[in-house]
Amino acid sequence: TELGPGAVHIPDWLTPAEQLRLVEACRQWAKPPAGLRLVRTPGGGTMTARQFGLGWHWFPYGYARSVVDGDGAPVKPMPPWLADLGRSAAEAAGYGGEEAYDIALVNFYDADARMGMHRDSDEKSGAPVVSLSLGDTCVFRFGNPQTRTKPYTDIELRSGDLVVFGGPSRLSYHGVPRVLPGTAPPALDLTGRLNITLRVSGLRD
Ligand code: MD5
Ligand code: FE
Repeated sequence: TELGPGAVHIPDWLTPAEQLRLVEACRQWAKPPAGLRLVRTPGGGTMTARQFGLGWHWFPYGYARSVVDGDGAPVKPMPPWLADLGRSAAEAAGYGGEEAYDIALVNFYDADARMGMHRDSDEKSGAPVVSLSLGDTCVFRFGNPQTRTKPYTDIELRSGDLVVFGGPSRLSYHGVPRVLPGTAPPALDLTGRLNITLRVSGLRD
């Protein structure tokens, strides 16, 4: 299940009970203050996926401890159990590492949401990014480190899937061209897709 050099896909890594726990936690974290928000891009557009952070807040293009482009509230803390899950996920993919996972960025995609091709380069650590998918299946586009165009590989990510992006794949272009509505496990009672990324900031306050 090697997607590319250093990118490891482990389908169905989360049990149904773990998926439910994460979805329930997201429902709480998504509430204000510092809850789910629209992300405005410098060009004046709005991302179609809505987002919140734990530990740190991402904005175009940097990290802050408060919601600098929203309600100004301090971001909710990164729970230790979620940091532990990040470490376990990295280990499941064959990665070790000293640094603690101190950021969760959670994206919520409704049926019409997408994410354009981009690279994640605002972290100051080279630690792998852990991606957990919940709810609706999506098409995930895994590209290359050089260009936002071809060559790329499209794969489906389903509820419970883990992908760890490390090594040469850490700075690859990637995106989510579409969500497949109505494909979430019924037990989650979720309309749409949640993606939790666990990251090492490499930042100090
Ligand atoms: C998602 N999120 O499905 C994806 C999963 C984001 C984002 O892209 O920036 O919030 S994370 C996919 C990822 C992260 C780091 C590196 C690579 C992919 N990669 O090299 O392909 O909502
Ligand atoms: Fe990304």
